[in-house]
Amino acid sequence: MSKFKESYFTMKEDDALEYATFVLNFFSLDAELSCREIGDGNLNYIFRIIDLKSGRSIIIKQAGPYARISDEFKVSPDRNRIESDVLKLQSKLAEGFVPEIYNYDPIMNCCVMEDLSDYVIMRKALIEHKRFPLFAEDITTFMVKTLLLTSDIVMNHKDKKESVKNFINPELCEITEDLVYTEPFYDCDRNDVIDETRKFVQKEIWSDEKFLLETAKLKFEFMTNAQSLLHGDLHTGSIFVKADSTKIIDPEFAFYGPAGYDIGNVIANLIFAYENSEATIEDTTKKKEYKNWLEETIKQVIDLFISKFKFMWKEVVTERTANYKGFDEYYLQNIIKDTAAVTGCELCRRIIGMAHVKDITGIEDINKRARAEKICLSAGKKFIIQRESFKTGADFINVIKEFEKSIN
Ligand code: SR1
Ligand code: MG
Repeated sequence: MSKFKESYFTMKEDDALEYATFVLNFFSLDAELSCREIGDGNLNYIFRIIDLKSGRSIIIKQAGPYARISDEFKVSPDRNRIESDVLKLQSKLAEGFVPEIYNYDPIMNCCVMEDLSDYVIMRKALIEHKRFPLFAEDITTFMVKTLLLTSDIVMNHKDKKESVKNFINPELCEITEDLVYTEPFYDCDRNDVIDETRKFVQKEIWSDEKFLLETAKLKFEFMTNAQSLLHGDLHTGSIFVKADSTKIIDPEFAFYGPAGYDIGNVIANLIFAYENSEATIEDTTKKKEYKNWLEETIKQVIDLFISKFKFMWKEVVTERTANYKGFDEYYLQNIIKDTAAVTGCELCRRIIGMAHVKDITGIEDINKRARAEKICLSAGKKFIIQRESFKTGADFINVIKEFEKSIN
């Protein structure tokens, strides 16, 4: 019997090549296969297999028993089932925005999917100060469809509860509960704060009891509000882009949670790119132009989300009580409030906690990096404390501009 049918083991490049040759029916018999492990994320192993003769290629993504970033995180490889199921569902709900899944293997805890090598990871492209004019349109279409169509507004409530059950994801949720909602808000050993920012964090974040209370409320919102099937980790490292297309990958953190979690992650990570360009683009005209594009994009992500959500609501709502006058506004305003709060949490955790982002760590001038970090933290705090006051895209960008003016 093939070793791949017996029991799970983590694959090396040679194993993945053998797997592609003998287990999958994707390549022709005379294919000349080559394999490279290309993963640079925090959790999984990603193998790209290419037939050098035909140029056809696939990705095999395998979940290991520990996170790559640290073996302190023991995470069930079953997350690969969740990821495969979510990608299949999302491709139905929001066609064209996720890679195609060709196969899921519950023994090897791996899935085989479309190779998107003609795309680039958005975080990397933003750090190179590239623009993607379609991004706001695409990401808002994806989020409105996946978040609204998986909610009680649309789904039969028993089917929705079945879906909540299928996508229960305790271990990955625990990572988020710890890394996003707990550790950044006290002097935890696992945090990783540079000396130049530490005093600021001590005073503005760890010592502000009123603020800490708000973060506790948000943690409980994340743990208990089973509103929509989230992507669960929608930062710019989970998004592939090219000029005319956007693909969303890596939904292994998916579960039923507050819809604003996904939108807030997108906004915060665009803000990291904004602060990267503020700190690293020397030429003032180029800096202004690039920042203008990012500002517009941030505004549009919020404003287009709102308008598309309102439009789609009317088309798809099935829940009787959701038709009462004013309920749609109430529901949407709650999502925008959660979006602001999550924007704030993501801004704080990527500066203080263990999982940083290259947009900020890649700023070589340490004083400029510390300034970028203080802007993100101050804005993060305001997004959290004043979350009720955010209504439009302009409200989001104004916070960043305010702290760029006052922090030098
Ligand atoms: C242990 S995993 C660290 C982070 O990487 C993932 O992409 C999530 O954002 C998680 O918080
Ligand atoms: Mg990921």
